[in-house]
Amino acid sequence: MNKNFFIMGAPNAGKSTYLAALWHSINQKNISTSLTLKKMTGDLQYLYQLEHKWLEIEQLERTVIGQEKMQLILLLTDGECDLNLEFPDLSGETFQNIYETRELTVELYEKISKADVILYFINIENIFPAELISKLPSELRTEENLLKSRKPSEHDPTQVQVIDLLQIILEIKREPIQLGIILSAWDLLENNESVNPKKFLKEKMSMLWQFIESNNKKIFTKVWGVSALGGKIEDVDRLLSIEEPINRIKVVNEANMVSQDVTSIISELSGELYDN
Ligand SMILES: Nc1nc2c(ncn2[C@@H]2O[C@H](COP(=O)(O)OP(=O)(O)OP(=O)(O)O)[C@@H](O)[C@H]2O)c(=O)[nH]1
Ligand SMILES: [Mg+2]
Repeated sequence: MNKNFFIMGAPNAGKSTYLAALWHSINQKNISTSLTLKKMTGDLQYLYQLEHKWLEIEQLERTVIGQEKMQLILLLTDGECDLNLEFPDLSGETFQNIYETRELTVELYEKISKADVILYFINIENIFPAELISKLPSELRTEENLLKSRKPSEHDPTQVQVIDLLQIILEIKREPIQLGIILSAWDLLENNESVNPKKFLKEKMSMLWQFIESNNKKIFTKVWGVSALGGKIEDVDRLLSIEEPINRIKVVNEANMVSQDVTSIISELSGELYDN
């Protein structure tokens, strides 16, 4: 089975960290995961370097435009069926640019056209709501000031940007798509195992939730809360003391089942019997 994933998310959304955790998970044998690696095509050194930093709890470098990894292809297996997975690691700025300029490269257009699954990363620490103009100090409220200082990708509410980019995807695809929303840095939430990721989305990003619900014939969505790193970088000592690195990972699904298996998200989204 071939599945092309298209990975989206703003800067710092947790895309590369997830990829690092995924690469480690599919290469290790100590803890069983839904999928394991058979073969990889692309920049192997890049993945090992991500994994190394993930293992050592070091800050990953920003993925910058010009050094994006468009061609990462993983051949995974669940023991019976193989899954050929395309998983590009793009820069969050690429998506900010699409949002701001309304332009898309041919390469990205083609990637989206052939994508089977959209994996959208949202860092729960970076969900910014709308600010009411009436809440701004009155001296800043001149028309000139409001227009001059506006940078859409910084000032527009997070959910508005996500909805807009999903609308662009729908425009290109024109057929139903599977969407996985990954709420990253889930460890930052108190009692995170008992928080329901879909309910969290409904409460914190109600407009996005509404958009997904009202388009549920076109977008089949599942939501996960994921801690791919296991905690903050500053928690390095505690994280390094966990003997098996994969046990730092936490994946919470819509049924509040908790695992450390980041591959389960991929196998669930790739499943042919995708029920919604
Ligand atoms: N607390 C916590 N922080 C995380 C987790 N995963 C990622 N982060 C933090 O989120 C930040 C961004 O992570 P990246 O994976 O580099 O984000 P990205 O989406 O690849 O960002 P760009 O490459 O800039 O587009 C980093 O500072 C991480 O430390 C997590 O599971 N928990
Ligand atoms: Mg990155």
